[in-house]
Amino acid sequence: MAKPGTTGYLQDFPPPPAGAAQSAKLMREFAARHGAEGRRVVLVTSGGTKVPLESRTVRFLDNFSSGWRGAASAEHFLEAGYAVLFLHRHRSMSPYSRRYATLDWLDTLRLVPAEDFTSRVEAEQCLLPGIVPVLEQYQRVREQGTLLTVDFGTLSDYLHLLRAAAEALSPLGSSAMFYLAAAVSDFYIPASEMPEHKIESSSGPLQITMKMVPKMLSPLVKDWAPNAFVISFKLETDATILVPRARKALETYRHQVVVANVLDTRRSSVVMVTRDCETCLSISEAEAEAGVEIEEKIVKDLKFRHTNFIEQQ
Ligand code: PAZ
Repeated sequence: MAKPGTTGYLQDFPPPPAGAAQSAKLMREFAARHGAEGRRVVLVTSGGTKVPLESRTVRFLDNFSSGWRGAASAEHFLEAGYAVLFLHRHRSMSPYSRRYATLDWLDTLRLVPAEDFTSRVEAEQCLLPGIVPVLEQYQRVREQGTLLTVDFGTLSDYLHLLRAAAEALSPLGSSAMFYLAAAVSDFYIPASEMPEHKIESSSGPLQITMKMVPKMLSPLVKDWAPNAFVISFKLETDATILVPRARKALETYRHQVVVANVLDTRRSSVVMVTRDCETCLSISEAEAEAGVEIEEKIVKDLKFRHTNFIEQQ
């Protein structure tokens, strides 16, 4: 359980979203079941957070994150034997279906006349590249119950659910991993300062002051799940400040790894930054053509580091 005082981090935010208590229960049961079966459990956070400008929200700030990194990583963690708690932005990419996210489903289906003069629906397999192995993996994961998905919309929902997820995974100690790939807003408007109704455009240009979002990595590492293996992500657009910023985050929060990436090259290269080293992982053109994903390399690297971490406890 969280230590007294850590609830203060969320006091400026609206209350937990509807269904949060049920999600917390599902997450606790999921973690306990897989922990009892000796499986490692990873929390993968994914996608961007929505920051409302009004409490009856018409307008909000958002960011670029598609959730591809989180969804692809979740698949690779499942293949590597982890149970995955996938905390993701509503309608962002999901494991397995991400590959077909840009398809219009109606174009992939056709009607086939049936003997009783009705129609059956069949899929045009050629429009769904790789669907057989993808469906096999998806169905295996469903049968094994190794993937639990929970979604969030706003920054506030994300923060409440992150805390609940951390408390669910904490009893697993060092066999729990946190893989925090979501692009979480750094700024927000406190609930007490937010206008209730739609901001009037007739009042002229809009000026807003936003507060800094408290860094949840701090209570997560210190109080919520102090024995877990924790990985945060650092995104920059200027490659020259990437590794120094990642190092600063490691020094501040004292967690295990920062995966550092630059916006434009994030699909082909990342730097794994730890207290004593930096390891570049990249995908060559030939690998990209063969369908190798950078997330496969990230997960392989982290599984190895996680094993060492568990052994050192
Ligand atoms: O979601 P996506 O695949 O489009 O992008 C992934 C990412 C860049 C959001 C992720 O790799 C990341 O760096 N997340 C943390 C961002 C940050 O708050 O610094």
